[in-house]
Amino acid sequence: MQASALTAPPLPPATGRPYRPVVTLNGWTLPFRMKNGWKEFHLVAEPVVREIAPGMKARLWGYNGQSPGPTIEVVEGDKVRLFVTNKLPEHTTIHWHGQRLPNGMDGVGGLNQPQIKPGQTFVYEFEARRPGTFMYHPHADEMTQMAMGMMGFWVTHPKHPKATPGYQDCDRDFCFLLNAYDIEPGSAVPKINTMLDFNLWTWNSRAFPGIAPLICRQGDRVRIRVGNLTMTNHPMHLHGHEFSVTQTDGGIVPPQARWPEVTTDIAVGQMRAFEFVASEPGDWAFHCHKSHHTMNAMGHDVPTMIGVDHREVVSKITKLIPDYMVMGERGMADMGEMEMPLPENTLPMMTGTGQFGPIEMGGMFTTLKVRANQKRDDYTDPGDYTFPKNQVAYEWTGESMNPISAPTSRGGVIDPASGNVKQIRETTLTVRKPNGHAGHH
Ligand SMILES: [Cu+2]
Repeated sequence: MQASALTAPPLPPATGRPYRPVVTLNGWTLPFRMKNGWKEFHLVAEPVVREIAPGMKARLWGYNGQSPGPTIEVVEGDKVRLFVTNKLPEHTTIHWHGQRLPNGMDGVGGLNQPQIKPGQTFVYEFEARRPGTFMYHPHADEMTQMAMGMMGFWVTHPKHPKATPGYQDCDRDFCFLLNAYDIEPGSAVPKINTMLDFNLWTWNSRAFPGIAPLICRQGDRVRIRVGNLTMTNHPMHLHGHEFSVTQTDGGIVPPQARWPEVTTDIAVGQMRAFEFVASEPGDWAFHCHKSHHTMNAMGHDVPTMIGVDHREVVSKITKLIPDYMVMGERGMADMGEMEMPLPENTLPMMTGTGQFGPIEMGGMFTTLKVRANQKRDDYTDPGDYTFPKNQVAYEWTGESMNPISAPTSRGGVIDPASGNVKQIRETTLTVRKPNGHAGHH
């Protein structure tokens, strides 16, 4: 059982074949025992309370005290036996997503097995036939159970790493699942019927600033494994480095078929592992590039106020609503700084603070911290990056560089073809309002 939502240290195997264990962001690896040549695990499906980020807890369903469940790590060729106990109020099963296994172990309720009723324990037995990156999740009342947070990660390490074509050992091997919830501010249970308009975009059921940073030593070879169990794709973008996808959900990508990139899209149901050398020191952003996915709970029905001067109207509104705030007419960045009173148990839309101020991010965002003086296998957070002198973008204080005021003060813009100042006329948009009821029947 695990009570903490923090990242547990990697769990090296006490018996069996050695491997470099993975680090599950804000998660943990399930210990196993060996019994007559079988590697045995025990998963308990049950209601859990998960801290999404400090200040917000969700009532989810998960495994062994947490959502997602613990990561399962085995070695290619291992005979694996998984006990699954159901402590949920309804039946469940577990599907071992991506594995080669006997059909009766695939976990599709009704199709491959009877569902596991509340109180029952079922056993799954199969050989971990191929190395790679996998997931597990229920295949029984799937929409409900996945929307409630039931899922987990699975890594099968290669038996002979050096003899496995295209496989390279890494110094750090991180993994996490992409998931999403729709939890109304002030409540704690996800709305399970939401299909697309989620308000919490999470990694391992955590939202920034609750997501742990990826701590690396400069020069480390790093692997990041990601599985997507949301309802949409997520273009994962890493700053400051190029990476290659080295594994898909189907196995290892042959080296000659890889290409360098800085963003890779992960579709629903897919797993990807990508690798790079963490050569550039700093605090690098690592996030989903859909900008709504790096926000926390927000309303999507809010009108755009950019360019609207509502100073006049605000005095009238405050007569009715004394706490009313003028927002959004210069953009939304004010939200990052503002300490607005929030309903209980929710997260500010834009949050996180860096050494220069508000980061204005939430959801699927964290940092890759690369440090020259980080010790091998040390995952302790080194704190904020110390920037070398003269290597931070700075304010220009020389002669005026305002590109708008100079030409418009002469009443026009510079024509790039002739270099002459061209007069422009401001265009007025005229709105034609309907008059009369002609044409209505
Ligand atoms: Cu996304």
